[in-house]
Amino acid sequence: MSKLSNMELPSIFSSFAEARKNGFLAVKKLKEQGLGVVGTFCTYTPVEVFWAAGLVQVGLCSTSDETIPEAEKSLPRNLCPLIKASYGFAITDKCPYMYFSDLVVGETTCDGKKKMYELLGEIKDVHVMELPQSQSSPEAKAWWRGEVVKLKNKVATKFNKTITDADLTRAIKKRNQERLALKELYELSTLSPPPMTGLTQLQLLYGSQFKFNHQAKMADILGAIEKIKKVYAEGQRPVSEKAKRVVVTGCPMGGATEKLTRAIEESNGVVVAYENCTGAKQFDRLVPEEGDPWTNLADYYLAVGCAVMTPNPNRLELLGRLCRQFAADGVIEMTLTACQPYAIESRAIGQFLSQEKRPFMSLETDYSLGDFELLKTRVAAFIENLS
Ligand code: BJ8
Repeated sequence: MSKLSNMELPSIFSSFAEARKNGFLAVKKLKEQGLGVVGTFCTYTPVEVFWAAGLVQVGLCSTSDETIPEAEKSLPRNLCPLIKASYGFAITDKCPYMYFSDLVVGETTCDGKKKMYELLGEIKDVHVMELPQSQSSPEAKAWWRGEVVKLKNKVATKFNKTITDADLTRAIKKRNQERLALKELYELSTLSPPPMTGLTQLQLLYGSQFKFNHQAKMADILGAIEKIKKVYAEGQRPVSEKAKRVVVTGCPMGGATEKLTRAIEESNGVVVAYENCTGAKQFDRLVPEEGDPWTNLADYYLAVGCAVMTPNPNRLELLGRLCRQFAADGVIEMTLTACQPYAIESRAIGQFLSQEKRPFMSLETDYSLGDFELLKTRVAAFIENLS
């Protein structure tokens, strides 16, 4: 067992852990006030467009296996659990966020997701953005900018709004503020030993998605940063100095897949950074605030380093940088069952990390908790071999 202490989370942290549950009520209230709600699935979605229109944006990716049996009545079993669970929650009306969404926005990322959106379109108003498969050509950039403008037009018509360049610039600045604050938060774990466990970091980052008032959210994030710094300065150490520092990469995490973080942190390791969509991939960069806001927004989102892109150099760039910045002893990748893009890219990640001299292990899992002990055995063996 690691020396992670049982230090009570300060109350400001529990507001993040509870945010998803409490967010249901918050969204209901916002609906009652007449605000439109847009549900999204992916880090490629330019949420600033919704903010510019004064709408509420909620993440719909599910992280529990509760509704997968229902989804499997319409979808193949050998499909990624994120897709099955998200669809399952939609058709069973068990996700209030989906229920309250006036519009659902998806992108043509992996094949499973884009085909699922067709089925979702039978029960919700779904707008699908056509994402290019590569990132750097002028044609890809121009196409994606066109898709962002199409999204603006859809939003303007659906919600009877006018979205000006000034509205978008304001939204970009607000979102950038949040990115900067969340980056400052997770970068606290560059300290040695880190001032928070990886589980705390994950819960703070994941929970922050379900806080909908910008000012209150900023105050909570900055408050959490101050709290963490204060107790660290007073000498509290929630993580042992001997814990091996692990960077996590791969598919998005949260809910059921927190089990990987638990497996690492019950095996003398600590997660110092998440490269995946739950972490740095969302917050590491800022949208430029000068120049044409539509081009800036489109270019920013197209550069997200996801395995659905070919080639995908931006994931390697970010991963390499995080390993150095957080002094990683090793990297663990989590791929979800049947996720072909990440499973295939795993080999390239292994080769890259071997050049970088960072030990690497890839694990496949799903949303069940049945494989926890197996994960833990494999993780413990990996961590024991880290020097
Ligand atoms: S930007 S990681 S949120 S696509 S795990 S559904 S890829 S089969 S979630 Fe993702 Fe956007 Fe990329 Fe991030 Fe398909 Fe794989 Fe399932 Fe996935």
